[in-house]
Amino acid sequence: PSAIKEEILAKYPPKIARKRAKSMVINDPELDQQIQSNVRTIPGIITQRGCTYAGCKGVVLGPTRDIVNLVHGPIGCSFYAWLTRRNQTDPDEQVEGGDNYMNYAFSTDMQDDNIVFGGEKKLAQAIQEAYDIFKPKAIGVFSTCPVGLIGDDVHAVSREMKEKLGDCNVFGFSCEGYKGVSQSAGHHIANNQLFRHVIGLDDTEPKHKYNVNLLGEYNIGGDGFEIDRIFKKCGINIICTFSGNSTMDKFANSHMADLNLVMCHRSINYMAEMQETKFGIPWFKVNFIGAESTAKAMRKIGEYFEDDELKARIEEVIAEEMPSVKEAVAKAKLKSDGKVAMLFVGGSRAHHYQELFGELGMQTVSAGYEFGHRDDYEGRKVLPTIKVDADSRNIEEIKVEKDETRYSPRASEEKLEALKEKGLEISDYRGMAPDMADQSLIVDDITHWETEKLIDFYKPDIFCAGIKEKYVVQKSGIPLKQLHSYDYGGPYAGFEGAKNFYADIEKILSTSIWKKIKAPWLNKETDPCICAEYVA
Ligand code: CFM
Ligand code: HCA
Repeated sequence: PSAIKEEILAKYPPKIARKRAKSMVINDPELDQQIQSNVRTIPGIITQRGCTYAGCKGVVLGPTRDIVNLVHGPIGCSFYAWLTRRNQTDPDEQVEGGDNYMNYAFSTDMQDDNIVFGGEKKLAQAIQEAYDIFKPKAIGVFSTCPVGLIGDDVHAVSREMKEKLGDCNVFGFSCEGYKGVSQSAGHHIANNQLFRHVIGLDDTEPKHKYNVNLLGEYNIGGDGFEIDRIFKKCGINIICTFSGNSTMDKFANSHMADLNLVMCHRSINYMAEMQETKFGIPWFKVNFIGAESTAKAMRKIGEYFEDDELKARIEEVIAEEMPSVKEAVAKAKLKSDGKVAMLFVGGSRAHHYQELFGELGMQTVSAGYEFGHRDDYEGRKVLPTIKVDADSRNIEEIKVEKDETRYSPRASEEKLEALKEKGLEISDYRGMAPDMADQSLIVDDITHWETEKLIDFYKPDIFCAGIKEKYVVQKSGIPLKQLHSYDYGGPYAGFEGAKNFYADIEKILSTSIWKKIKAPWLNKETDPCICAEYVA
């Protein structure tokens, strides 16, 4: 990989090459290597990244069904965020025919005159209109780029409207697209505002024995539903998932949990930390991608609750679920064993899915996040050494203190220490690098040029990324599996999800169609392509 790294960098102007070199690391699990991440994308480079608004409105609040997510901005920002993320919900879960606004796109539809003369009046009108039509429990106002540029105060308008409406929780997000260097800033802003305006509003005691929140699981393709099924079978109650299949009431009551489980560390670690500080809820990292990791996560929960009955129940469930998983993987492995994958996705899946590929006997030779931070690669131990720059300073860090009346440590220091001794990583995350093979190549915020060169070099059997990369990669002869939308498949989490994934990967690896397709402008005589056979 060092040769290909050099070759890639040689094409860049020297200053750019120096910068990109720091974002490409040849992995050595023995070394403490630093990777440059969470910095601005170089102008002119084709990045996979999205914007801060996408991370706030689309990712974190998007999956909550009973809040009206009102976008203050031009209509395009709403149109291109409308139902694209495949976060599923079950409106009948709590009450039949419960509120569900997820299939709507709410926007103030800012026009030129709003940009010139200000859009606050229009925003207030839009909040009133949404309230009059739907009478929602809550309205969230999301700022797009122009809002910050012209100085509309979405928080003041939200406050006024909340007061005026009386029974509707209205609050705003300063998540202008440019606010941070990627979606990641939007996650942080969303965490902050949920914590400020919703968490802790309902102190009702849970009726169940084991109460957890699942943080950083967004129910894409129904992943959360499969996880819910497993938890239910084991007798563990999820008070609130952040934010797959969530509701405002679940958020409001989530501080009553005994434990927080963190699935996508990147998007939600802030919530875990804030709930720990304010209410005393411990957290640890889990991964439900991969049947083995699912079993491991469930066992960790059993360990935490130190209850033999629960532990036995978890073992029973694993024993029930595993035989069909084993059967499915054995079948898929006939195709997949020894094959090679590359994963460039978001801020956690490029790591999590290495587990599933591992179960299929496939190696991940190169991987990276779009917008991960150093701790997502190198583990939380590097948090104190992460450089704060102007961009990260731009994102508000809210000061959280112990709640005077409601803080109660759910587990004693001694218990947490004992669990750590046992290998249960409390309040920790090791990151992607230690789990990757020696000499694999880790690339942060990969560019289009780097993607093409690495595909040429590694000739992977499968490339995993998103919709923007899909067709470019497939035109180069390599199948691309979307790990954001799952190519409209899924669920892939949990035991059932693992089986779906094995089957889908087996299908992908069973076709050579992408290698046979040639671009129509190639010479049919000298570059025979599959279509030529049909045309003839
Ligand atoms: Fe977390 Fe996500 Fe991801 Fe993410 Fe995303 Fe997503 Fe993703 Mo797309 S919250 S970091 S901002 S796991 S939307 S559900 S698939 S990039 S890897
Ligand atoms: C986002 C959402 C996204 C985009 C997926 C893709 C998702 O980042 O705004 O590029 O294919 O998962 O829907 O990550």
